[in-house]
Order: sequence, then structure tokens, then C-alpha cells
Amino acid sequence: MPKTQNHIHTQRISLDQDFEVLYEKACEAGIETAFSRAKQTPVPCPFGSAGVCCRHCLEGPCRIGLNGKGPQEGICGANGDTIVARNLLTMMIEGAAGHAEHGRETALALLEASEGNSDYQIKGVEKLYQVAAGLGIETSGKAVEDIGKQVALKALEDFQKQTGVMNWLALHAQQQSIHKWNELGITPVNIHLEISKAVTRTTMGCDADPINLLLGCLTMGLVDGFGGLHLSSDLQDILFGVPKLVKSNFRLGVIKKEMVNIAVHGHVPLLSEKIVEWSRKLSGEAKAVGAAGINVVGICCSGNEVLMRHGIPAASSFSSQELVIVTGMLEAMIVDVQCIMPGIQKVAECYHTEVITTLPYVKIAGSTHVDFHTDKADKAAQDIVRKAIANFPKRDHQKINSFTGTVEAYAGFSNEQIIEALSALNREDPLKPLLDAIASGAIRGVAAIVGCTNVREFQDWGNVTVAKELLKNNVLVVATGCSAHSLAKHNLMNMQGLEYCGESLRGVLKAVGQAAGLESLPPTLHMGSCVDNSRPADLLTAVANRLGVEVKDLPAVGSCPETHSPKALVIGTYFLANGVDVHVGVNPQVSGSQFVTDVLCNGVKDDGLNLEKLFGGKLIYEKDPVKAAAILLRRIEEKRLALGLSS
Ligand code: XCC
Ligand code: SF4
Repeated sequence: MPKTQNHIHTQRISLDQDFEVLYEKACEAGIETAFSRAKQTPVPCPFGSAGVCCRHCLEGPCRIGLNGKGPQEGICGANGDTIVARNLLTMMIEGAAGHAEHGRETALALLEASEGNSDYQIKGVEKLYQVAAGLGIETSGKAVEDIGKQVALKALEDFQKQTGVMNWLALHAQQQSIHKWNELGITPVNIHLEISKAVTRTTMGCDADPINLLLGCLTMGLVDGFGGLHLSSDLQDILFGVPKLVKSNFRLGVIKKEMVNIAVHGHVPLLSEKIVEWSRKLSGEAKAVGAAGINVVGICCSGNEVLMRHGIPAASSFSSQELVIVTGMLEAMIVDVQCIMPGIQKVAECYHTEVITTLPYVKIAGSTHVDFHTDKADKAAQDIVRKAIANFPKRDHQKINSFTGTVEAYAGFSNEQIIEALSALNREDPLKPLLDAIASGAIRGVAAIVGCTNVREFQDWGNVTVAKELLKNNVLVVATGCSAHSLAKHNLMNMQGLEYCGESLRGVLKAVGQAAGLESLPPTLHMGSCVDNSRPADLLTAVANRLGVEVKDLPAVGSCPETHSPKALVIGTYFLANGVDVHVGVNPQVSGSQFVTDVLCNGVKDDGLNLEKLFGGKLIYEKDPVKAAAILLRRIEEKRLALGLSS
């Protein structure tokens, strides 16, 4: 397979045959999708790709000539290093802002639920107590709602406070790390302040020191990690409950011909939770129009959220989202925020599918809009589900493509679930079996495969290949986001995939799984959505604390083989700030500055900023997933050696 990869890449779009079929069908019908649009612009703009195009003021746009040829400064005198670093920071801001908004909306939802004027209740009481205790909130003798309100106010404080350290950073970070970040002056104070400051520093005539701009990127990484990921996951667990082991299905066979099919797409689970609830309650109405019931399927991280908590099956990751409509069996695609291709509307117009947007600041021209508020969530969800039901009789049966194949997958691996599974082996010290396995070398290290699928990449190939290479070499693999979707589809989250694991890893997975009442743990553990990258981070922190070392010392790596999103870049930066090596398989658009490339990837010798020296990890940009896995394995072995673990 690797030898023919390039050939496949130009001929095909996905490792998933079903999407190949739908892509051909779309092409034949003259329906444009992201895949066909990508083929129309086969070569991305070389200046943008190198990060040297600046549009920060009306004197420009300016661009730096590539390979030293042509102008080397913009009109204002900004050089290539500054422009590249500034553009990188702009991407970080976009990513962090998205996750921070996610966190803020969830915090408001918790506040409203606590005050009793909302359609939501607190379901994760145990998590609430745990988070409250971590924040130093007195809980004894207080009502759950009262504690919920205090926690929500603490979260909102992270968007307002003008001095000190973000509450959620203090809650989750290691002391040594905070100390390091303080010394570098990169510790965020509050989320909005840092985002606003970062936007300011990227504007024309402000920060023109590439080192300082890169430090600004790290601050955004911390804002994202603590104010976006951890804050969102914690509060979602409080509102909706902590995920537990679930079994579900992937691939297009999850769309059922006889059912009213509703796809939930986007990120914040406030909406999708209610859609799941009302789809169950209104199934009688679906029967009245001749359907067998209502079937909710997931796309992107909304899909991951309802998979983790309700076992809702998953239909598609990011890059193939439009093709789900081409099945001709989708009555509605309900979206909230992030990663929603505007292209879905045009595709939907070729079918009976209704695209329904739900947030006042995320609309798509031509789509239906139903405003979604937490105090009227039930009403909105009912309206939306009823719209889907009403569309069922409008199907064009000539245009239907149904698929029968599904792949079983386990998910729901919150840290709480992992600890519970491990504690079947050791009640007093649940982490010990994991630590022993790492120490003995039965598990060489831990890798988180995260991020997206990307229309310009051969879908699933990078994610699956990196995972298989690491599994073969006895690395414990966890996954989130659309990467998890790739792995699940290709049997890496069911027992069939155990054959890809090295013998000693397989032994550990079986021992833990059997103690917990399963045949084995699956080869890779689904830890949730992209904001749930907080979960592997927490797992690493727990392991490091238990060993009395720093996260940077652990044989742990992150890999983002097929990303498309600035969110993935900023998540990666959060892990870099914690000293974890991060692989990215897609051009991070910094090659226009040798300096920036060196700081991120190679280490700068005599300068003030050397990521690896300062934090302990670096960015690894490698397109070839097999080579990337080899580099990650090398890094794992280096860290094992430094820790004095068996070779
Ligand atoms: Fe978006 Fe989260 Fe990427 Fe998937 S993985 S394409 S960001 S949905 Ni986060
Ligand atoms: Fe050109 Fe400077 Fe304006 Fe950027 S900020 S567009 S480099 S003049």
C-alpha cells in the first residue's frame, strides 16, 4: 500500500469504499463537493502555503518572495520571519477562540441550569463535586445547584479576571509547568484578555519580534488547553455526565433506509443532546409518516459527543460530510458551530435534505434557521425533529444509495472509565498496572492520535497508518476527534483490530479488558471530541504526578496526521507547552521562515527560543505516516532512556 499511495491519492479520495461510491455518484450527477473542488485547484497558493502572505493592512497585501528571490520585506518593513510568525499566531487565535466560545457557552448553560431557568439539569453530580473541590469551593451542606452555580461562576471568572492565573489552569496544570510559564511570561490571565491582546499584537504596526510572536502562540496554546479544552470537557461532564464504555457503529451503514435519519454536526453538545432526547420521544410521529422510527447519526465532534455519552452511531468525519447527504436518505443535517462546510447547503438542494443552522452567529445562506437557546432547548429540538419527520415523505427513491456495512466500535474512554477498568486489577492503586506495563516495556509509551480528516489528504490513510505503526510497536494509542473516527472505521476500536497490536501490548489490553469483564480492551481507546483532548492531557498529568516527574519526561507523543483545522494547531501547541512531541502530517504553513521552522522543529542554537530545550518537546512535520511513526517511536525511546526505563 505505501508504494502506491501517491497513485491512490490522485485517483481516490478515501480509504473508506462507501465514500468512494458516493463521490463517484456525486461526480456523475454533477454535484460539487469539497473533494471535486480540491481537484480543481490541485496546487495551493505557494505564498500562502509558506505563510508569507500578509493581509494585515490596506497597504498590502504584501508577500515575501520565496527562496530569497523578490522582496524580502512588506511595505511596512515586516520581514518574512515576522509575517510567518504573525500568521501562525492568527491561526492559533482562531483555534483558541472557537474552543473558548465552546467553553463559555457551556459555562453559561451550567449557570442557567443551576439557577433553574433552563431546559438542562446537572447529571454529572460526582464530577461536579470533584471539580468544585479542585477549585477550592466549599461543598459540604450545599445543594447541588448551589455548587453548580459556584463552579459556573468560577468558569466565567476565567473570561474576566484581570490578575492572577486562570482558575482552570491552576486546576489542571502541574506546578513545575506553571513555574516555567510564569518565568517566560506566557501564563494567560483570562481567556478574552489574551485573545484580544493576541489579536492586537498581530495587527499592523504592533509586535514585530518573531520570538515574541511565537511566545504569543504558546500563550494561545495555554488559553486553548485550559480555557477551551479542559473547561469545556469538565463542564460538559457536569451537565451531561461522564462518558462510560459504550459500543456503537461506524460507516455509512448506520444510515437506515426505513428510518427518519437526522445527522447532528458541529461541536457543542447542548444541541445534540436535546436532539437525541427528542428523537426518542417523537418516534411515534415518525411512524405516522411511514418510517420505522428516528435514527440520529453523528458527524464530526457533535457525533463524538453523543457517541461517548449515548452510543449514537457515527456517519462521517469532517472531509466527507457533504457526501452523507448524497446517500439520499438524510432528512435533516443539524449544525451548530465549527467545521461545517458551507458546501453542504448546495448538496442538500439536490436532495430532500434540510440543513438546519441553530446559532445566531453561524448561519448558511439558503439553510433553515431555528434559533437555539438553553431556556427553550426542548421546544427548538422538537421543532427541528418535526421538520426532519416532515421531510421523510419527500425522499426521491431514485436517488437513494443505501449501504449495509457497519463497523462495531467501543468508545466512552473517559479517564474515569479507564481508571475504573484498571482498578479491576488493582483497587488501591489503579494507575499501577499501567505504570508497571510502561516500566517493564510491555507498553513502550502512549500516543494520542488527534485532529481531523482533510479533503486534500487521502481520507483515513494517515490516521490509520500512524496508528497501526505505533500499535505494532507496542505503543498504547488513544484517539479523539475525526482521527478517532478514522480509526474506528478501520477496525481499530474493536477486537478484530487486536491483530495489529504487538504481542506485549495485546497482552496488557487483554489483561485489563478481561478484569473489567470484556474480551479485551480495544486496540485504540476513543476518548472523545476535540475539546476532550483534555482527557489524554489529564491522563498524562496523573501518570506524571504519580511518578513524581513532569509530563515532558513521559514517553508520550501526540500525532495529528490529517488535520485541516487551526484548532488542531493550537491544541498541538498546548501539548508542546507541556513538553509533549507533536507530529503534524499536513503543512503547518511556516516554511517561508527558516527561523520559525527552526524554533518549532529543529531547535535554534544561540537564540532565546528553543522549544525542545525550554519545554522538552518539539513539532515534527512529516507527511509520510510511516516515517512519522518511526520518528515518534524514536522520541518515545529517547524519553524512556532518560527516565531510566528498560530498553
Ligand atoms: Fe473539526 Fe472536531 Fe478537526 Fe473534526 S477533528 S475536523 S476540528 S470536528 Ni477536531
Ligand atoms: Fe504589508 Fe505590513 Fe500591511 Fe502586512 S502589515 S500588508 S506586510 S504593509
